[in-house]
Amino acid sequence: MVVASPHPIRDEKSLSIDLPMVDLSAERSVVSQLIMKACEEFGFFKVINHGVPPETIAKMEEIGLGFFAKPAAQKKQVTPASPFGYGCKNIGLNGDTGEVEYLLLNASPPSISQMSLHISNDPSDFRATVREYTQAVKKLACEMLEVMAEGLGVPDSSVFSRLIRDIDSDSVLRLNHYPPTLPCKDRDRSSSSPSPSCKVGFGEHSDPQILTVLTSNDVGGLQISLQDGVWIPVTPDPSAFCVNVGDALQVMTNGRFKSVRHRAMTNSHKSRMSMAYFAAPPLDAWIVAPPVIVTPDTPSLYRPFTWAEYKKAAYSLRLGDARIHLFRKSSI
Ligand code: GA4
Repeated sequence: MVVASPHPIRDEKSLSIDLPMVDLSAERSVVSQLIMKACEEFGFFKVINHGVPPETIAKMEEIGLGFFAKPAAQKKQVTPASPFGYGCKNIGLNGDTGEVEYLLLNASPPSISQMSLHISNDPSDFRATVREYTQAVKKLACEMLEVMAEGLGVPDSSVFSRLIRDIDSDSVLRLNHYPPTLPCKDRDRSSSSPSPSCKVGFGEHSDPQILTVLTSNDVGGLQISLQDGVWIPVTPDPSAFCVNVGDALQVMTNGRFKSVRHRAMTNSHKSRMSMAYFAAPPLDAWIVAPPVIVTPDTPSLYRPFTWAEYKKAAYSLRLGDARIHLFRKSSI
């Protein structure tokens, strides 16, 4: 059953958007239609009845909140993010900053095991929780990628999911914590303030990978930009995962799906935590559209490149710098 309109509804009062909502327990053809439309028009959608057990999400959240609640000195003892590890305010390698602290982990089991030794006082619990969560969201990402391949008419429906299931997949898990931006005394005084002072937590960017599967607590902050300079807040919904198309999927659909720019703002009064799984291919995988998608009417827009090449370009630029156009065929 579909529980919400496939068309995003703009709520004029709060100026936020209800992203297309997909109930994954609905009939496959309905799910497929909704996902295809959402990826083509918004690059974002939400999923419910996604099969990730609430306990798995709750345990992961508990581990994340527990980590961020530690004293700053202890958190800083964890490997500094370069790019994996703990980061505070510094994002990426080129001087980008934001009001955010985060844990960035490579999602492969050996890497999780190794990082758990630096991050937690109870590494085996940390390892088990992160592994369970990443396995569950990876399964969800793969199921959605199979629906997408079918919807695109690709004969091999595992063409995208295979890259994520590959043992060498370069997927990452990121926990972002956005502390409230007002100091405590101002928070109390201005609790009824109509214009709370929100700051940029994680600046404008698009995700380089194939697909992002994100959940957050019930504090808003995510905003998407469907039009240059216009920011639409996404209503928080802890019961749903927010899914978005990454740059690599835009390329692998020859521009049919949109990798949409987004950012995260802080809340002046409440702290926000989000957990994002970025589903990525192995470094040596070619990012190319399956032949059925490239036709005489829709010629290839991008030159072939590997994920390693794209990632290198992404990491050599500033957060907000557009990258996909660097890989477009110059003749088009
Ligand atoms: C955006 C999506 C993911 O959070 C991330 C980010 C990465 C980082 O924080 O190290 C990047 C950013 C993200 C895109 C451009 C580069 C790389 C910071 C940055 C300036 C982990 C990712 O893969 O790309």
